[in-house]
Amino acid sequence: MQPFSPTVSIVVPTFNESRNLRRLVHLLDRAMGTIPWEVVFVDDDSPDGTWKVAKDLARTDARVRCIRRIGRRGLAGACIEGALSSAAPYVAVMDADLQHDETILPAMVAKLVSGEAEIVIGSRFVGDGSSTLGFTTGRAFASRVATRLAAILIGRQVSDPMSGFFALKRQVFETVAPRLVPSGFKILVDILASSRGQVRVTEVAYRFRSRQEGRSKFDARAILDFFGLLLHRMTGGMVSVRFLFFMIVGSTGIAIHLLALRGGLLAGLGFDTAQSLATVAAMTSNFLVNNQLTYSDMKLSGAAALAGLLKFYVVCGVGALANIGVASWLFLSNEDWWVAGIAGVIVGATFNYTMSSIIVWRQQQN
Ligand SMILES: Nc1nc2c(ncn2[C@@H]2O[C@H](COP(=O)(O)OP(=O)(O)OP(=O)(O)O)[C@@H](O)[C@H]2O)c(=O)[nH]1
Ligand SMILES: [Mg+2]
Repeated sequence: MQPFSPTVSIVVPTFNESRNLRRLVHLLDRAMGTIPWEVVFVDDDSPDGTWKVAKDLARTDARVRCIRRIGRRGLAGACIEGALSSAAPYVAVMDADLQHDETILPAMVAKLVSGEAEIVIGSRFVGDGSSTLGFTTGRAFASRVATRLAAILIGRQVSDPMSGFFALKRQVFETVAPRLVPSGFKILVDILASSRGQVRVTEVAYRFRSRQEGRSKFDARAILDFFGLLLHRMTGGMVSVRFLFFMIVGSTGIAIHLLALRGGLLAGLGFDTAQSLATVAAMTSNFLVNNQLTYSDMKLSGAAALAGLLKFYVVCGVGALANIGVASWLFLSNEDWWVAGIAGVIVGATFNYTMSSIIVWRQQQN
């Protein structure tokens, strides 16, 4: 017998989808016909034990694989890792929630194999595709706006660039992989933007089903991520999504600082004491919000969060010294007060961001 070698790897990111996996593998088995396939579940250590279900399935079915990622979150990152873990000449990405119609997969793969396209998108909005089943009115409207914005970014008319259901040639994926933003929720937009104009894209219509089991993970954070991704791409990769979030959080810290200072003064504290307490309050709030938002994919909890908070105080302390040092030096060199002030803030904030990424949340920046 020939050793097993799949033509297509179907990458399925999962978070709390334990009740959908068995049915999904069954549906794939029915849909794929004679095409050799494998499914790679990439689970971010779901509390409901999704990875256990996947590994149980894998024990009796060589076509099922599972990567259990610990201490990390993120849909796009999961898809990237899943696709990189395999060598099949074609890669498909789909959700685990059974909203994507697996019966169009063979048609998608056929278009790749024949060379008609290098990326095939499962679309809810072309031909017989339907978006009415799975979407509320609000989501449908938001989806339309996001689709327009994405079209500008990717520089071509694609009816459903926000789709989580697509297939592409491995070669295309491996070329763009180093440029992709792993913290996002909409990886197809990023792939299309990164391969702008260089690949042939086509779409296959399908009927979007509604979710039966488990909950949607699409939330405000996913929308923020999307805008971060747009900005990152529109600035030619100069503005990193994380840096942007870090700066926004930093600005909210100024408001917290002033509120706490005012509160301290009203409570009768001396200025120095109130200012010191306000500084600690702002740093603490910045840490907590950054941990939830900017670094949500590597969130610290428990003792690690406490250690992170202490390190964050130290980083911000040194950042403040760098800020004051640069500003004072520029001011003494006869720069305008505001130029010196802004330069100090930029140096301090950049220092805080860089050092926090290395020391506090300890991962590569992206
Ligand atoms: N590994 C991993 N998978 C995720 C994460 N967030 C979502 N997913 C999976 O990604 C797929 C898409 O998530 P959904 O919650 O269905 O999001 P959506 O399809 O955009 O939104 P709905 O239409 O409301 O379902 C599902 O299979 C999720 O389990 C994550 O942080 N890590
Ligand atoms: Mg879904």
